[in-house]
Amino acid sequence: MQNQTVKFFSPRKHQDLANKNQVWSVADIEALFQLPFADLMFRAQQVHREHFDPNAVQLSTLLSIKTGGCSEDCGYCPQSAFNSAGVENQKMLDVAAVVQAAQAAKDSGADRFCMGAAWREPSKEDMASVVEMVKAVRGLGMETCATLGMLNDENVEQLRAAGLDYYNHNLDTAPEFYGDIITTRDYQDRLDTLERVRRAGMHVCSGGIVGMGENITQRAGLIAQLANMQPYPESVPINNLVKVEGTPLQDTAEIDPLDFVRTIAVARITMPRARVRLSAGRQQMSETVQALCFLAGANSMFYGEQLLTTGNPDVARDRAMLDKLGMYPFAETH
Ligand code: SAM
Ligand code: DTB
Ligand code: SF4
Repeated sequence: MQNQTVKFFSPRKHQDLANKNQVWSVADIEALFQLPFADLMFRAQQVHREHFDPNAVQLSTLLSIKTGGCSEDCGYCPQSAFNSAGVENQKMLDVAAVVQAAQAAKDSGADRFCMGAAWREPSKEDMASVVEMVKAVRGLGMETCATLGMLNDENVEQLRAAGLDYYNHNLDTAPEFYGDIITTRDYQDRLDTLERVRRAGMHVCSGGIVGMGENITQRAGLIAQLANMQPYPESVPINNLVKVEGTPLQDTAEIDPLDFVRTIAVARITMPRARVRLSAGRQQMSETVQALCFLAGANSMFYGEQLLTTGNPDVARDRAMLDKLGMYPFAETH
């Protein structure tokens, strides 16, 4: 592992994320997707190196704090009560168990801890526990992130007061494809939650899933939604669909890995200062494709053996991969 002191752009200081005077049309973004691969990668590299140390990667560890039995019908999700993925339902973890998992994540090198719950939205009682979890994890000196579903004004205020650094809420896909995947809440609900989070002054983490059967225009449509937010999200997770048996999307055709790499590159070009996270789907991805994603501008990944209910590469394997690529955790550069 290299040990360098590099002072690059810190995501904590992202005050300047607006794409000033730049509105990305879906057609502009589709044109990026259609560039020759080498040209697209070159542009992405230029943008990436302008704003970040290209060899540093931010590491987020996930923990499912409440698992399964969710009332939403998201077609990709093993935790939906509408699906039969065989996920064992689990009530909310207690604060001590969450702190223990966060400490373990910190000890293995993660700098951000993301707590996820299988809820449409949190209840008042849920919020009381989540607030305690956020405070305790922050107390360990880690950045905190939570993904709890839709939030109202009271929820965002409680999370802000607890010191939550990031709120994750994905747009998942383009508005015109969304209804094919989820029917129990609409796109505007998601935009409203993101707007509340932004107004409360927390950092926004929002991205989507590729490989759900969307076409290139729809893939471009997701990126346009994200990139045109004023400001765009500080953190943009790009998930490759994990096809879980028992979900409606279990037999979806595999996306060409190079199209996944292109999606990362387009996210980098359109959201120059965002942390673009290579998210779900790494366990099914070769190291070669992951290396191309880093080259395309990904500078964050989920780290630790488990995502929420599905697997992720083990820590030793990820450390070996980073070493092989001459990359190092962002936290070790600060
Ligand atoms: N229940 C909350 C919500 O949906 O807002 C938070 C947790 S939910 C599991 C967080 C995100 O995980 C989803 O928005 C989706 O983008 C991602 N996700 C869920 N299942 C996935 C899968 N099979 N493959 C890739 N990403 C997935
Ligand atoms: C995100 O964009 N991906 C993460 C996190 N944010 C919450 C979740 C991925 C879940 C993959 C399926 C599972 O493990 O249940
Ligand atoms: Fe529930 Fe979130 Fe899964 Fe949708 S993605 S079913 S809201 S846990």
